[in-house]
Amino acid sequence: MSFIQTMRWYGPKDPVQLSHIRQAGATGIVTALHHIPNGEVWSPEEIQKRIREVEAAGLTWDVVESIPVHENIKTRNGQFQTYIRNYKESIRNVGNAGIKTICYNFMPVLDWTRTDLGYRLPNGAKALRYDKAAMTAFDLFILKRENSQYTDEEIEKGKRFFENTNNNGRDLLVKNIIAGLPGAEESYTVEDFRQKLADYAQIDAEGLKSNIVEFLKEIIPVAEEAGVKMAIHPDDPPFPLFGLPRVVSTAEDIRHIFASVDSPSNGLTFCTGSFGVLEDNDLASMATEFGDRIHFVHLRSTLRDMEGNFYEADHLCGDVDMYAVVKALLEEMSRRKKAPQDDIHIPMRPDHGHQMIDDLEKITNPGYSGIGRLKGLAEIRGLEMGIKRSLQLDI
Ligand code: CS2
Ligand code: MN
Repeated sequence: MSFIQTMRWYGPKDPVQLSHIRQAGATGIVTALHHIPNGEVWSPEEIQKRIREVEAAGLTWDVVESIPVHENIKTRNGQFQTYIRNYKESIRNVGNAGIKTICYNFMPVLDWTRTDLGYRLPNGAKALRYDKAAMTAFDLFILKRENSQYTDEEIEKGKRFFENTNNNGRDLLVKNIIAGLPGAEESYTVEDFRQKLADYAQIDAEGLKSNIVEFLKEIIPVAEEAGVKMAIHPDDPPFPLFGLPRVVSTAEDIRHIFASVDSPSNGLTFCTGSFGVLEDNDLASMATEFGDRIHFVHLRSTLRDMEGNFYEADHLCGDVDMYAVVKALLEEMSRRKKAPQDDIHIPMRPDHGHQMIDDLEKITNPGYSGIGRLKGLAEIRGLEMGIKRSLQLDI
């Protein structure tokens, strides 16, 4: 087998139908019970209901993405013990239902973040984009965060961006940054956001790292018992925002997380688009180093510029050497194969996709339109076959 070809589905309200996902070539689904509030238990009944929906379309529910980690767990205050207890119960219920991979992330307050959700490409398609000056403008002139650390040049660029953006553009920027992107599970007003930032006033990178470790020490034994592999998703983008620490961005961060609870159930969602934004992240080497702890793979690419901006590129273009990454992952699966009958595979999804062709006329979840992800999946499947054949990998 090798990669289990999956796509993400946001549930019955997703504009992309399960039948279209199946026609795109996926056999598996990545989904979550987005209707259950953060922190509450995922009941066996709700899990089985979603399994029935997915299986009725001839697909399998292979990965949970995500059981969201409540903010109280990240800051270890408020009802965090209750939420950790509920998280454990949800892991048990998911494992008992036969789903053995759970993706989650530990990004403070904001999940994945972009400033522009409709960046027009030369070919007419639209992509997601992160603009540093736009983020600075929001931080300094809309959020008006105190003690922000910007250089004079960054302030000048942020000021220029703000002055050249009309009120509609400023409102859209606020919505893009804090209203929550798909899967983010949280959305804020500017005032809410200020309050949330204040919750982290006493939590620096070391504090957040410690909170991740304390959380993992509690949930990993439960995951082991339930036969579940936890797969932490890296920060997107992989660097601190608004003074908030982000500690799941680099190879060193992952080494620390793995060493803190040395269990196969304490694993990684290897997301090339998130890690790939940092030039120092050597993705193929990371895929090889973390190999046996990689339980889920997101493949997409981004293209950086010299200003600290990036946008989502085509899956086989941009800064990510997709050939080297897929080759490293296939070689990892080959290493896992100990006997001819071993059926080795890792679930993979094309992470995001451009909004293109008919999808340009539709309302789609940012990054999660059907045709752009179909294109990405097709390109990755072709790359996978080419590498397997040329290396004569028997997986
Ligand atoms: C994507 C996100 O950021 C990414 O690389 O995988 O869309 C991800 O799904 C979110 O972080 C929510 O899990
Ligand atoms: Mn991802």
